[in-house]
Amino acid sequence: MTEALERALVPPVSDADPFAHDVLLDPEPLHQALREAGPVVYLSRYDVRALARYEQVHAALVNWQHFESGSGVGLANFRYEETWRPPSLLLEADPPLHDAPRRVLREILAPPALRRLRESWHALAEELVDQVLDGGREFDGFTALAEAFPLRAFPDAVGLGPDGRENLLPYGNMAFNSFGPRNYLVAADADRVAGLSAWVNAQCAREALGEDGFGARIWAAADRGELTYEQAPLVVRSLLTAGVDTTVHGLAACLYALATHPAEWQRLRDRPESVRVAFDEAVRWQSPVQTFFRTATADITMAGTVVPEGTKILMFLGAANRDPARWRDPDRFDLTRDPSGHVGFGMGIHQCVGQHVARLEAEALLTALARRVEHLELAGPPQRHPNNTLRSWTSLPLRVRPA
Ligand code: HEM
Ligand code: OVM
Repeated sequence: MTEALERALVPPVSDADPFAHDVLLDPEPLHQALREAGPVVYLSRYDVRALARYEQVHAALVNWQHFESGSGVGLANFRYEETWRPPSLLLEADPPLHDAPRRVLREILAPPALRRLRESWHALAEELVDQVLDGGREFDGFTALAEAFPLRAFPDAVGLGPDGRENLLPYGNMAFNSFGPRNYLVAADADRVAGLSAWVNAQCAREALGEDGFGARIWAAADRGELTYEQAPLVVRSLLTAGVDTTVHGLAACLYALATHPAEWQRLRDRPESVRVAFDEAVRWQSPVQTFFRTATADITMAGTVVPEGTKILMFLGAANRDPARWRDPDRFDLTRDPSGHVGFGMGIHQCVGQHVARLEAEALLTALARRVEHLELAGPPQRHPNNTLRSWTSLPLRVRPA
């Protein structure tokens, strides 16, 4: 091979660790460095290729034929490595196996199916916001709102029983850590895997689920032959894995964005119909789900470099969502921009099937808050919580002036 050809086929190399503690707490400097290093960057520590530009992340997300999910969407390659749980029938599956579970969940979580929840979630949000504001003008927006609201709304909508719900967030935290390397975050939860998994798996049984929730509707789809009875509990498990921590940290991202951008809070109060744009802009700006991997199904040429068959690529959703080649003034949280096209919910056949649930939760909570709060600001430094995949929080001190 000529030297020039070889250079063209070999991407720039970085020894950065995207899963190091400091990077997880503040990922933007690495994102910028990777975007600038090239369209594809080889991460020598993990033997994977990283994509941090919007163009390549988008291209990989929509090319499920050449970038598969069935070998796992974390660092672990399911072709060679044992999995910590049976793979997800949605997230970790490719067509045709992906099709039926996807069709069933899409119906159950589509906007028409959620309409019956809208009124009760708005009422729940008003009640919660009243309760929090009655307690004073300063509170932890993370625990009191971002955690409390989804935990009141979502498990009931699934049809979960009352016991053990405190396991939901730790299970999700563990699952999202499991997409990364086996670092200190995975080690910290090692002794909880068995207990948390046993509880979650037990909740997926038909008998454990109420008769009128997402869970029951998944089992009803099995009765109609749209899923097998073996598949039904695993599809319920997807809701319990992906449906709680994501919205908690997505709502926290919203509150953080609005508390630090008073003019945008004012705009939201003046135009309550912009709550959904506010949520999507917050998802773009913070990217609560930061990364996912794929595995090449052939030697794929990307931007002049080869991704060898069977190797992993790491897609930086958060970096793509702030790529200056795609977004004007990308680091600005801006309610006047059109955030559509962001990859915070992914793109293509795996694009978040629960995004309408997430938007409805955000709409309910932000609407209730905007009605009662004239001014919103940080009352102290927010505390981030390191997770291998989620941009997450432990505390968001807020101070409000009631309307
Ligand atoms: C898929 C993000 C909320 C269930 C995804 C993907 C992303 C994502 C990026 C794509 C994965 C991939 O391409 O490999 C988010 C964010 C949320 C959120 C940022 C909140 C702000 C939810 C909720 C649910 C949910 C509330 C359930 C009700 C799922 C499922 C998949 C998924 C089951 C897999 C879909 C498939 O592979 O076909 N999500 N999600 N998510 N999400 Fe969400
Ligand atoms: C799943 C799933 C889907 C999306 C995200 C996720 C833990 C899991 O189907 O289990 O993260």
